[in-house]
Amino acid sequence: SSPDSDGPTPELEKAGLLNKTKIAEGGRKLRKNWSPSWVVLVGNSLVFFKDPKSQTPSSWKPGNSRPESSVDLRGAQLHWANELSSKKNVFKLRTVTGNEFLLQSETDSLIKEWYKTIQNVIDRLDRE
Ligand code: I3P
Repeated sequence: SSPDSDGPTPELEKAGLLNKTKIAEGGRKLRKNWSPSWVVLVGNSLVFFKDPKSQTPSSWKPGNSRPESSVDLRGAQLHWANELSSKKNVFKLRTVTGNEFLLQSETDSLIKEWYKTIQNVIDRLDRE
């Protein structure tokens, strides 16, 4: 395919380490399994990578950094969800396909920045 076939390279909005658990798949409830995740917000997607710090130095190479999963933010819904966890600073992201994720950080300022940035992307997509 031509270099331009996917359009312009999407803008990297944000990247960082958050705690993550998926709690529903297609509307079906899942058992929680919290783990650290390297989260990248790029273009219209939130992309999850395994925590690089949890890997051995030899297994972590930039070329090996295949995403674990990714979430399309178009039509997604974001809510603070401290009632859904014993942890603090938790928000829930629900996709149009009924996948639900909780994301969490111990650092108040950090989780607020993530919330604001993801909500801005969702709002931008709603206006398109
Ligand atoms: C779950 C685990 C989760 C916890 C969840 C527990 O137990 O302790 O960390 O969620 O609580 O059920 P298990 O490991 O046996 O599956 P939080 O840390 O978010 O509170 P929950 O069932 O009340 O959601």
